[in-house]
Amino acid sequence: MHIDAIHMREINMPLAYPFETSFGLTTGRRILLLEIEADGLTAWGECVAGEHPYFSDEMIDTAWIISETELIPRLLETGIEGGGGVPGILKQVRGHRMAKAALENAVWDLESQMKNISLSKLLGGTRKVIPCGVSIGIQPTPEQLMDKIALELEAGYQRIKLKCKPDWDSSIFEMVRKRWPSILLSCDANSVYRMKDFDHIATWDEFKLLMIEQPLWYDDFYFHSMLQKRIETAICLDESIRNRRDALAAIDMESCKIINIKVGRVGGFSEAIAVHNVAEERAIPVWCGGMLETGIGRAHNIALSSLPNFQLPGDVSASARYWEEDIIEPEVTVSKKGEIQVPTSAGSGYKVLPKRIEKLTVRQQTLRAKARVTA
Ligand code: OSB
Ligand code: MG
Repeated sequence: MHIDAIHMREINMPLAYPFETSFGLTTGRRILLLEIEADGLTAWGECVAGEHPYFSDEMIDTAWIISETELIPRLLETGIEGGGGVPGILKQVRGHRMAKAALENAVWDLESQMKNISLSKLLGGTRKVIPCGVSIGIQPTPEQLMDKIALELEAGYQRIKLKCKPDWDSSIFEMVRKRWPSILLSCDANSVYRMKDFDHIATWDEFKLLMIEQPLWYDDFYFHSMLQKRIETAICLDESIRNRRDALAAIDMESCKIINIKVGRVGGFSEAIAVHNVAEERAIPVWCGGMLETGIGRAHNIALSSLPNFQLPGDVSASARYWEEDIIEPEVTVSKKGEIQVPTSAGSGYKVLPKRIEKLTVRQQTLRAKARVTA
């Protein structure tokens, strides 16, 4: 493939519903999008870094500068066959995995278009539909949370994940379990608890949660492994898993029994597939996490979720849960059975809407390859 140009854009999009976690409240998103032009085709990538470095140490402004000055120039200077070649080209740059993923994923998307196959197939996907859950933020009142859960269950979602924190945990789980004794229920603490909370967390076993996501420090394996030995409920790691080696370490130390794979957090599809595979070899189920993506990142999550070891419902849900209007067509929808159909057409299977993106754009920058030498 020959890449002619890469366009960087920042778009600003208000969320249809505010989203609150233990690390803060999000009402709108500033999102870095990349658009690759190559051989008459166009492919997009979305960077999942947030506005602030609260989930990880990346944020949109660091992703922008590193993409512009380090990542994109390397890709434009180097000949490349497909998405799998991108990590090698970018490896001199340490960290910045969310920025790298946006670029690598766009190249995979491009490659699937060039080969005229679906992105799911190119990644090794086997599922025709993917099971979907929802992640529900901390609400102003418990009553509002109960109403929201009722709506999502009505819509068909197969698993409810509750964001939690010290004053929004046991009493909430108890209330939910009273009304819905047998739904698949999990919680996500986003690293808010400490060792002094071990006894408290141990009392949650009675709620029969499917898993407790990232209860402790965002960069920890050791103390999660101590906690996992104290409780019956499975721990699922999100923030801590940066790559395949982390997944191996976490599994061997028994820091978790389930892994959340976010393609941005691990640096792109290549590493996401490697984490998927290593977990599969050790019989550890994985599921696909979400980062409040637009349709571009969401379509990529759907393709990834079609790999065989994505056994549990993910956080990949309908466009309408996030946006008044998404930037792809058709929007992502979820069936009454709580499933998303995996597209089979070439590329991601969704059409990106450049006019709508144009209206949302607040800054842009184009980097071009040196002119091709012709004989
Ligand atoms: O920890 O999974 C998380 C959103 C932003 C940052 C971190 C997380 C989340 C979610 C939302 O849980 C998942 C989604 O619906 O996209
Ligand atoms: Mg999480």
